[in-house]
Amino acid sequence: MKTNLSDLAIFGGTPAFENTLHVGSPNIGDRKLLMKRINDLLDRKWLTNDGLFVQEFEHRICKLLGVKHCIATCNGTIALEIAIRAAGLTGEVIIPSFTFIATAHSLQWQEITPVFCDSSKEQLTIDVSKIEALITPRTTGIIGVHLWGRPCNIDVLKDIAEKHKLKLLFDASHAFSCTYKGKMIGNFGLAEVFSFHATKFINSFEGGAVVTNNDEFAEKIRLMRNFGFADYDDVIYIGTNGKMNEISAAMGITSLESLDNFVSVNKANYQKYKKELMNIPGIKLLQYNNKDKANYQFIVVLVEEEMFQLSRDDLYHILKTENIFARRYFYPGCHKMEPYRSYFPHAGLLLPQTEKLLEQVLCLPTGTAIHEKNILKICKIIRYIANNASFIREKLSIPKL
Ligand code: T4K
Repeated sequence: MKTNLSDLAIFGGTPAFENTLHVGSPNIGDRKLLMKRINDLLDRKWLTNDGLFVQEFEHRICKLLGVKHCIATCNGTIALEIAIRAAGLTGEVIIPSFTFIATAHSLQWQEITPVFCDSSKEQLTIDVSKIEALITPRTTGIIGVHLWGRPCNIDVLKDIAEKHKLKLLFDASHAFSCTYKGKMIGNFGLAEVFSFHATKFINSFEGGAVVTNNDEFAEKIRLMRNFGFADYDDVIYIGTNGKMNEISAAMGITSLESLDNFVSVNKANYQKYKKELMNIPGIKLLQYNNKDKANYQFIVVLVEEEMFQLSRDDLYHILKTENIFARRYFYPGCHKMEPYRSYFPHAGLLLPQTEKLLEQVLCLPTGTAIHEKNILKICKIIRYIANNASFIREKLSIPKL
């Protein structure tokens, strides 16, 4: 884009951050209850190390998901790292490249090679038909990612893992309170991992959790979260400091109490976007399967340049001039970021669908901070851009398609 984009401000947004509509604005539950809990923990003078709020948070998650064990952590990345180490993964582990960089880094951090698999065109999650070709004698596991809250093909992943004697874990960072064939996410594979980062619809400022139905595995994770201490003076594993603190747990519990409200706001936002974006050529809103429960925490559109007449990146930049800060998750792709792009410079050749998604996906603002009028504005601008695409191309000196 050569022309100054500000020339193109269509509805003339103001640049102040507080007026920006952005992806990831946190949901805040009942403030009064949160403050009460913070006062309680201060009075108790128990701030971290498996405190009462952490235990309550874990208990509530077990109950909600119908899972035996929940071990809350300081964030989702550490939860992944602990689960990977406790599962004994080594050598190579197969993951989709189309995921947040934390999935790959949590392996590489432990000198395990992430082997990138392509994603499916329909589901956007790991393409199960391409996994077996990536298995080598060094492969020890697969990590499926339930992207945007839509579960990956769990049944097929389970079959492949069993057939090749691989450990199966899930990065369920986006899929809290979602279901797969009627069963809550959290109950699949050896373990599943959640993120409760501020930008997730259920948040504990920073936070995460490993959930599992395997007693032995749960016990190992619990110890590894606390340096590997089995008793006051006895360490039996290499552990880390992965503990969730009490103030985070207080926020987590408060957040959980508003879960139904957050999901219904997200769903209403999704439906509003669906209605307002309907019939815009080249804009495809990600669909959810009605049979499963979704949390609708991301509004994901795919921009098809040939039909929209502008690229996803053009749309992203133009929206920015209107103070709408959409996100190009997970551009440019794990395999195109360091150290992976140096290790596997030609990885993209095996990831044709991923490469396409990386050029097409755009996440739009949602959550409790986004109101109907905001969605109407965003969609009105997108429709205007679509209706005036050739004029905009010309004005921005974008070569003809
Ligand atoms: N696996 C998957 C599949 C994941 O998506 C993630 C995290 C993980 C694993 C690892 O879990 P954690 O270790 O993070 O628990 C954000 C989040 O930081 C990250 O948690 C999330 N996925 C990822 C998809 O999004 P960035 O780099 O986009 O963050 P940032 O700082 O640009 O914030 C995003 C937007 O949110 C901005 O527009 C501003 C807004 N925001 C952010 C914060 C922190 C707020 O309005 N208020 C806030 O307090 O990664």
